[in-house]
Amino acid sequence: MIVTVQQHILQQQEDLFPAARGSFSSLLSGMTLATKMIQAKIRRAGLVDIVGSAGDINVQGETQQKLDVYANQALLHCLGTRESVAILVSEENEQPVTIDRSDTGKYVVVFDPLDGSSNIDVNVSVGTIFSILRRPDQVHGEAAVMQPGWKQVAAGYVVYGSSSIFVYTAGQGVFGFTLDPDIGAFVLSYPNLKMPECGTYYSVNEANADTFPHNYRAYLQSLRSDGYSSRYIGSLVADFHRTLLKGGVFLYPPTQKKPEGKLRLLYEANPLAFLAEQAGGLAIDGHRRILDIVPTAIHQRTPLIIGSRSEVTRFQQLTAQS
Ligand code: P6P
Repeated sequence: MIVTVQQHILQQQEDLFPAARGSFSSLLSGMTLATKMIQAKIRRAGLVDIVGSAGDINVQGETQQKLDVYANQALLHCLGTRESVAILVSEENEQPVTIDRSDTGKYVVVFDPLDGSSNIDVNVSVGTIFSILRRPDQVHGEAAVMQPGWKQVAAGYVVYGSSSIFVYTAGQGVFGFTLDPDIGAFVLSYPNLKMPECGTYYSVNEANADTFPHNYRAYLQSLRSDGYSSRYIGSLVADFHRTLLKGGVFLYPPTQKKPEGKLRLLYEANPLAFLAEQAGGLAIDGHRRILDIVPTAIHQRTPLIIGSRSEVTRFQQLTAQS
């Protein structure tokens, strides 16, 4: 018989108290509902007036695509109605959205509603990324968000590609669910995802290579010398999903334009790092474990090297020698 995300949570979370299982499963129901709504719009992109820029500029200074706006609103609505949610943080909102539930709200949900959205117009896979933290007792607002990644209780993404796949971890392994359009449910399709110990691909935007720090350039040269192939989609969720399934390494190094890296710690690097480690891989910022970084700002950026144990360890060894 099929296993949906909600059923999986109830089956897998033995170590959660029954009450937590219910509220947690309800929270993930909000996530799966919102991502099904987003998928339905993406699937019709080009057929309705939903593709192209909404004309506004978001807090990141990026032109908001209409689907960005829709995806953000869908997530804020579907998660905001869940009793267990206290605070929502979105890439599209400068400030956290605090739901006035100071007593019942147990969780903080941080998300990138539609990562890679600039690729929508050319039909390249895009994704939604999320991270779930427990709100510490007596802590409210932004202070409740500033937690290191190792405190995440769950994390995941949906990659909207040839099929839509919901991938999540709650600290007991990584599981993938494929959306079955006939029944409108995400159905378990990857019962226990493990990242290959090593791969054959590296994934980086080579256009920035001249401004990468020396150790990154030496590392990439060593991979090329060992016959690795380059794969770069330019959509983080798609590039990570391939790395999770096939192994290898994805990097977004510091560059001249973005010396702290481009990707965001809270709603890109942290959730993917949690998934990578749960699948047997590693994720670092070039010096330390991504999950150990204590955030100082909601939208802070970080360099990211994430992938199979073999390739990330090789980076650490080469950097130690340089
Ligand atoms: P670049 C998409 O805009 C995004 O945020 C990620 O999805 C992707 O990995 C990265 O930026 C691509 O950035 O500088 O290589 O175009």
